[in-house]
Amino acid sequence: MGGFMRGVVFCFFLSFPSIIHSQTLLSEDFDYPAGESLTSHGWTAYGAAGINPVLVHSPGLEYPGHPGSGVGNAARLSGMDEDVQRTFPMQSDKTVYVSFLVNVQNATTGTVDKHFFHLNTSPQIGRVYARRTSGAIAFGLEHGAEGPVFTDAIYAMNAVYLIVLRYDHVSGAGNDAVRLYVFESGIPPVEPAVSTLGPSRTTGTEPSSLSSVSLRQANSPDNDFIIDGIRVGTSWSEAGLPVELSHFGAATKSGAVELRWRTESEVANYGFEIERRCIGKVENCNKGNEASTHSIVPSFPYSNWGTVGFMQGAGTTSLPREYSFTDKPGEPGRYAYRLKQIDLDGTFTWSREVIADSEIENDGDVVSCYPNPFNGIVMFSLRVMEPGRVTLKVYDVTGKSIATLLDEEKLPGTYRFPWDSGDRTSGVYYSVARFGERIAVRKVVLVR
Ligand SMILES: [Ca+2]
Ligand SMILES: [Ca+2]
Repeated sequence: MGGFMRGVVFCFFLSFPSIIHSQTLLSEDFDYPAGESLTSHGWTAYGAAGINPVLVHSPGLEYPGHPGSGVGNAARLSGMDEDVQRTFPMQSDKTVYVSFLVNVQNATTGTVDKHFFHLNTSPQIGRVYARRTSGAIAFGLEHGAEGPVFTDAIYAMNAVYLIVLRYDHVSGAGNDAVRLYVFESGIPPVEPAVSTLGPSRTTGTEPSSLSSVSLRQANSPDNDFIIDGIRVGTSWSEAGLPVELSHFGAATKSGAVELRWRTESEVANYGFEIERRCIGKVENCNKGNEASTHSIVPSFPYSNWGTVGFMQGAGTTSLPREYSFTDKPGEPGRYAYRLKQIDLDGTFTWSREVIADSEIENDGDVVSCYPNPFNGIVMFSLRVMEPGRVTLKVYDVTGKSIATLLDEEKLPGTYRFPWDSGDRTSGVYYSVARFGERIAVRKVVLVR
């Protein structure tokens, strides 16, 4: 029981990696059984339905850092005929980002009408091509039907690339634009200033909105593509390129809770609302002792989430940023906190929760226990402030109730209850006293 930090009422720190993913319009990891057709999993055929259908392929593609890496299987476009599309909520007057992973097994050496991916179906726009020159691949981009532009043939066959297709949809004619990015590793936290291909405009018809992604089995028997990890969003981060929240932790001292978190990068981040809810009152038997464990979760009353503060975000940055926020809950208890990360366009995502126990000094005499640690029998002392029903139970570290020492109406006063641990094994136990709405938890340590 050594190693106390005297003078610190109670302190703990939680820290764990967490990633905030912005809301996406479509997220497709092909987590379906291998060999089944895509049309049985939310995709619709728009050309040559049922002829050489597009099938689920195993294994899925992996791309380190991509949120869909290694999740589920993939889709395979092999040969010609059936083309399939999947819809997403209709977007107009917006920039839409579509990202996906591709592994080119083989590709045609031709150029005309050989695209394998595009947006919408009538007209098809944002067409993505791959062309083989000897053993190397060139990717191509075509806005509408004006003819594609290609990269040099510098990409490998049978390698996984991250493709990001950007489409700027603007009301009015002749002003939409498409861009294509090709990455062989990593995911830039912000959109690069220069795209791999584009911006390209079309001389043909522009769509009135954007509403689907299409996998197309181009008119060449040589084409063989494995596609995976499709994301559609209205910002770089929503296309599978996340605002990364690397740490989020809480520490308490003298009744205040200090939250700390760090972002590795931010994209269009308006800021963070800090939300709190009370999940029960906690008092620690050994004030100043080591951090409490939190494995016990008796059925505490849970209150609703409320917003307790706001921290302005950095907007868009590729630099790490540290944030801290101090909250004073007002009364001792156990609280859960989470961050609501809000993008500039109003979309938001919640972080995972951290839990903090807030206590104030001189509040430890409602329940006391002696001796602690104990060997065999421990005496609990309860100070009842108001008349009412009082319960006192003992739990093991798994949260299982193992003894009820009191469950009756009590008048104000001080009461003592011994607990004989019997043949229980050495370790940590908790007493949970309930005074109406108020709950006091004590940790006791049995040492044999
Ligand atoms: Ca997958
Ligand atoms: Ca337009």
